[in-house]
Amino acid sequence: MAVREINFDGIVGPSHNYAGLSHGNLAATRNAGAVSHPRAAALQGIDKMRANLALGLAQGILLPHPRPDRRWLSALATDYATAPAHLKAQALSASAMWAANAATVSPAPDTADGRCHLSVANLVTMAHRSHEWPATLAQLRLAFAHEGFAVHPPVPAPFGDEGAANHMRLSAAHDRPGVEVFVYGVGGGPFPARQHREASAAVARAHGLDPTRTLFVQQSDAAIAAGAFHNDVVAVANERVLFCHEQAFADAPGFYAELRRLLPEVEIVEVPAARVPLEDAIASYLFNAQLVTLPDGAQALVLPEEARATPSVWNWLQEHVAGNGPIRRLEVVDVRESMANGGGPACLRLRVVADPATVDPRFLVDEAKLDRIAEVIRTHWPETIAHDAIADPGLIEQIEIARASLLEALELVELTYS
Ligand code: SUG
Repeated sequence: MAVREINFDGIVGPSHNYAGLSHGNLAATRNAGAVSHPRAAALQGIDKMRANLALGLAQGILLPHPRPDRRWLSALATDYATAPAHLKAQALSASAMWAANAATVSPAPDTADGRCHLSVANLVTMAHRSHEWPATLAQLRLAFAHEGFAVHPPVPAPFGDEGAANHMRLSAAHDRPGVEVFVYGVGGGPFPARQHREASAAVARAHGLDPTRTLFVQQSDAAIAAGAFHNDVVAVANERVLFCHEQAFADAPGFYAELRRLLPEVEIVEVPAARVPLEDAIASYLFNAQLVTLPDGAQALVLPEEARATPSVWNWLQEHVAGNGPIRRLEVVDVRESMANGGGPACLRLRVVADPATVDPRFLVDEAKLDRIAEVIRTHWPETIAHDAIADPGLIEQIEIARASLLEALELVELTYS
């Protein structure tokens, strides 16, 4: 079985807008009320996937959810036309695009039954994200119906789980047993800690992970307070490399020591605060990069434009690549529309290590399929959404037709109502 990394990117939905819904996500709060560009946003996402394909990586997709979420509104005993403004915005959010929050994934080499396990995240901390899980579960059950996978429903409330954004896997190689690291929050000052340790522990049990190779690591309060609402804003891992900020973890030396004991070949690339202040790391999304292994075995970082535009960050990266560090190549992508809501390149993808031949091919893409998706986006996605427009029935109709057209083009109409 040819196990490899497959990135499933969330296609940016036609309702993408800036409603300022995520307290503690500084970019989203700053851009609340701004005019969004759903068509450009979705095409930026397509171009990012093309860049990944060009690097020789396997690429998959996850689909936009039904928005507005009429089922959720109905459970709240209202409907879109009469719901108050805050419920409208929460029901319409395209936040499922950030696929790193869809689920936590434990590849087959790490689990007791030798299957790849996926647990859908409950996202209970933020109202607009708390109703994503049923549609995510439906898609994952379809995409990973093969017997080599086990797809689990979410951990029950009140234990907040935000999926792969707070999970890292380190291993000598993708197909070797790994060390799985669950990062949880406790404090965070004015902002909520969105990943609860209890939820992570439940996911680890459900996946049948070896407790001696599973670490639960506390995120630093300073990171949450500075706007790192998920661990993947301050750290990323790939195979034997951990790339992180000095202030990412509450007890970094203790964590690193455990990691070195369990995986002696680990390479920890820690960026000192003296070179890149936490604020620069968060504003530029340096660590919300995709750290990927290229076909020749070297590692590359797929970074947002904002990282290149931040001098402290770009200087550090140039030095690292010129030196002997494990990151050999930098690939810059433009995902500005997503970034303005606090979602960088790594937020937009769910990483699954598995054999692509075992995945439902409707969820895998090549250049030709991306061309077809881009055509649907160019034809149907709204060009802009101004904040007031979310009350306009004409816009809502366009959003629903746009998604239906995409499902049809991808032969996934069975997802219409889920
Ligand atoms: O959950 N933004 C998302 C961004 C998620 C980023 N994901 C990762 N770091 N993996 C969030 O905060 C903003 C939506 C709005 O305000 O309209 C939002 O949901």
